[in-house]
Amino acid sequence: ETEVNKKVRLIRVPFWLGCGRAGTELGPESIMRAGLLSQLKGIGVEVVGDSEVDCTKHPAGGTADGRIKYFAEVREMGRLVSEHVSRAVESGFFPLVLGGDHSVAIGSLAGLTAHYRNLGVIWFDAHADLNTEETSPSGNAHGIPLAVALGRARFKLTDIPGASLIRKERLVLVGVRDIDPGEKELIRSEGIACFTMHDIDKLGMKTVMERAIAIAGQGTDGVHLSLDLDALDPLEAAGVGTPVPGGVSYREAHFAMELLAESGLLTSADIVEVNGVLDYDRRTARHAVELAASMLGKRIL
Ligand code: B3U
Ligand code: MN
Ligand code: MN
Repeated sequence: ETEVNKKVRLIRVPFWLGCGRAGTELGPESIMRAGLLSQLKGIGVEVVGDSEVDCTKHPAGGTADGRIKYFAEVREMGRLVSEHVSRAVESGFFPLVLGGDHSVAIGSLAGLTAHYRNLGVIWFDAHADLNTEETSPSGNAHGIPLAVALGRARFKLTDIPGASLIRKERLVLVGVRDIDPGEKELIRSEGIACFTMHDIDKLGMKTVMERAIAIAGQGTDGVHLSLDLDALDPLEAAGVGTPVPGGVSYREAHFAMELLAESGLLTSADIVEVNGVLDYDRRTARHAVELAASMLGKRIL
């Protein structure tokens, strides 16, 4: 039986400029406070080093270059996160990136593709995050990371030193229920694997994750999970900036993480979009901790 790498490096990214609404900069701290370290210790995961990315928290002014808000800050954050992730992989650790809004995944993917020649990516999210500078309805960078990573946006992953693009054949979306017109077109024209809530209802989480793992794991040298907490139903995880009703239940999400751990294929992960201001009962942060433990091998028995 294969096992996940139990040596984890935490990379905290207190960043909110990609979602246009403050609160996700508190994500890393609220996940830590919800007991991440003791949970991981309890399952034999060794946290080797914990670093905070020095990204912009308080922008000097709005950057008005182009359609994406705070683009310069996002690009700089991406470069810094990439360096942290790259160093973690070099040292043989499992990078666990704590966001921050989902634009931090631009940095994760950049750092990972510098090492993994053929990376599989599982994107657990209510949204497709496949907008480009042109198709984004909001101008928020957390809606563009996958278009950046696939090389379909003007800003490309390869604009970050060392990075290469991810391959659409090894990318899979799970939990999606809110797709913009431009994203829909890209998913169709590129043939990107996308398991919507409809598919989860129809097939069940077990089959969906088996298929997702098969797609992301086929011939790849690493598998990255990007876990956006808004994939979960807002009834159970209200502490996110863009809640969408009709999501994955806590139990389904948990099961998905257990199946990923069982596959033994996971080599890195992001946990993003926990908004410390909106997470009034701290339940979203607590769920994030539980899901982290499950993906890293926590078992009930
Ligand atoms: N697709 C929309 C909304 C959105 C994307 N990601 C989140 N919300 N969290 C957009 O703005 O691109
Ligand atoms: Mn997202
Ligand atoms: Mn989302």
